[in-house]
Amino acid sequence: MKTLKKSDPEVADLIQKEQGRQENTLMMIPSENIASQAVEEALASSLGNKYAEGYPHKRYYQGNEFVDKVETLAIERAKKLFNVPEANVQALSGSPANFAVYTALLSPGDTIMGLSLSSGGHLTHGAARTASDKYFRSIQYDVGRDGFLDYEKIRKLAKKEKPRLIVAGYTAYPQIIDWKQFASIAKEIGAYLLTDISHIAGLIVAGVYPTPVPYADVIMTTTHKTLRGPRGALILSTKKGLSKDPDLAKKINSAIIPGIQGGPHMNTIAGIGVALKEASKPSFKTYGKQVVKNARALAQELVKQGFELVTGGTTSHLILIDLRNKKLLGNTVAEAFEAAGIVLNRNAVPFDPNPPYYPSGIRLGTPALTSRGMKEKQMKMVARFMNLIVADLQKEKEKLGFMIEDEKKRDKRKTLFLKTKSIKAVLSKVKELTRQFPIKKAY
Ligand code: DSN
Repeated sequence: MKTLKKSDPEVADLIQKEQGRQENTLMMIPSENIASQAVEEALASSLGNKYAEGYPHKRYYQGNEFVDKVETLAIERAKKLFNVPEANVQALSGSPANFAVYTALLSPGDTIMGLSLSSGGHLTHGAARTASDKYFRSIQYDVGRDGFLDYEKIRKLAKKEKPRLIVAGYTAYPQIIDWKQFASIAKEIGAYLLTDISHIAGLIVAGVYPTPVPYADVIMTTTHKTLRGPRGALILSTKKGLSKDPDLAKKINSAIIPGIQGGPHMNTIAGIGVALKEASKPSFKTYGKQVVKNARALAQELVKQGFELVTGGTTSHLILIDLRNKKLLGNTVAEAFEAAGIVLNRNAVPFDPNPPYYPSGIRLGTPALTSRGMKEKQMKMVARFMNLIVADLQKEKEKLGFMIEDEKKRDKRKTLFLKTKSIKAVLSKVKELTRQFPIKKAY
């Protein structure tokens, strides 16, 4: 960053500090990952200067000789990697991509059906106050009491409400989704099936999570989670979807532009192309396998240490811890962990008695730690660090006589953290661990 340092030391300094934070902490937010240096270079390139509204060879501006090639490369790589006939690589991220699919296939006011936020669904799957709820009629399904999807319940609801589109694929669901069941439900009522594989795309590419390709009409994925690319999204039309509606891919392209977007971010599209090439290497399969192995090892050790996991474990990259047996809020634990260098997010658990801002759970995952080369041994260490802090928080909270309402106050949480000695002890161990596994960004 030689030039940036000279021309804008303030921004350069903040970037460097953020790089340092990533280097010295355990990034365990399951939707985060560490993109390669090659992806970063594509992102930072002068492709970002170019306006190229339209699609390759059908643009509204001149000067597209090279960006046409860049976008075509990304499209072809996406099609090959996911084994689909059509791909759109222009959506700026997952939320606009989902909205584009809805507007491509539905009319305003049509019914969509997605998993509720508290059960692990995404905001854009029909949650209240989102555009997916305002412009469409949203019906939400929940997981069962055991935290698993209950396909018969979903089928019943679908038959009653007759959505025109069903969304499957989530942000806080640790288990494998039975795509076939969803396809049969959608078929029964003549609905489209959109699968949102944002969290699990990299696992699908690695062959450690079932692919929805034979079952879905449309597949949406962001490109920066397990897929390890830049922030962006792919909308993939399947053979099945195209046989239902031969204009499907055309409709999706028009829903992106002119529907909801203008000029594509060509630098991002180049970065997506680079990430797709990386994901097609055999080493990416090894990576995906290790992500799941690591999550399983982490989950097993957490259970051993007395944590309650939603669904009891994981078959993906993601774990949801229900903290109700620890009598601590997600906020308290997530902040204490952050002070110890373990960065994850607080999260609602299914049927959470607490409000979304003060939920009863935390969500964590292994994609970024695996990108640094960590394996099962390190996952077990991390689970033990977590237990040390949580046990200490419980003890000190009791000594202070704090109730759940106290935990909602920032100053009281601070008081609690000052008493929790293990935070400092774990922080030094985390530093040691991160030093042993530096971020290399070379895949
Ligand atoms: N915000 C993302 C996540 O953390 O799962 C989903 O968009």
